Amino acid sequence: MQSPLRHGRAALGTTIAGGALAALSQAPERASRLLRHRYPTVAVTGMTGVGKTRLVDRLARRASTQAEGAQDVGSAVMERRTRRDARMRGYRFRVVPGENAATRLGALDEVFHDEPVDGVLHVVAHGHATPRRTAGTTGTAVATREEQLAAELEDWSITAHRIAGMAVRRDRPTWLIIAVTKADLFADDVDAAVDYYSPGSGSPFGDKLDELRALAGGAKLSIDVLPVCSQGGGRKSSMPDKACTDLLGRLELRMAQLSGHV
Ligand SMILES: Nc1nc2c(ncn2[C@@H]2O[C@H](COP(=O)(O)OP(=O)(O)O)[C@@H](O)[C@H]2O)c(=O)[nH]1
Ligand SMILES: [Mg+2]
Repeated sequence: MQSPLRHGRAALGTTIAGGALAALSQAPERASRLLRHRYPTVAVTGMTGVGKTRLVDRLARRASTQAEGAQDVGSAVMERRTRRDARMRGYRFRVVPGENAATRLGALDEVFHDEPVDGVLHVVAHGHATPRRTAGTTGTAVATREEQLAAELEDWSITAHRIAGMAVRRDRPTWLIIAVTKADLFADDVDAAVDYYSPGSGSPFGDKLDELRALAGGAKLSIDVLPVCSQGGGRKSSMPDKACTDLLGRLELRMAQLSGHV
């Protein structure tokens, strides 16, 4: 869809100087279409502590900025990362701050309304989000896995509504990948975890996905559920680093397919 601004600019060009200027006035639009094709934007959503920043840093081939052990601070601002490869293709990631951040609503508006993204990577951790204290409180944050799963579900309800709203407003399809991260923490349970987050599974999360698909229309939204981890255990663990790297590779391949990169 063209914005009124672009219509206006193109029309002005045509009336004032004809061809050349009109072509020039359309150049930014063509450039932005090319940029979108080569560097699609990806919203990265999910509750605080679930592993969004770590995952995007891996996907963007970026060394984690935060020192080990000192990183359990939720981000209050939208994080932006760009992945570039040798063929000038990649992604522009927009990491939406988790539920404790005051800036969250604005960030959700930006990625799902103002500058709607091409795809969504929704990150979940099967109840293994790292609990974080709300700013200004003291003491160790603790939450049971059940509480974490409930919080994930609540977070997902909000995001799913935003995705549905974006999908129905546009002609081209939107892609959604549910990235089930921290698989190293439930290495023997990965299939059950993926099932819990899958459409048609009958789980609370699956039911919400079914609702989303019904709202958005099946042809308008593709949904994949992929296990992943940003850091593996030792060589003897059931999810060594190499296994994590393989899972990351599968996620990258799927994103590339959905983006027309391969
Ligand atoms: N075991 C394990 N821990 C992870 C993984 N990904 C992230 N973490 C840890 O989970 C915590 C939260 O991660 P972070 O990316 O900051 O979460 P965010 O709030 O969603 O951005 C950090 O302590 C990370 O080290 C993973 O794949 N496996
Ligand atoms: Mg973060």
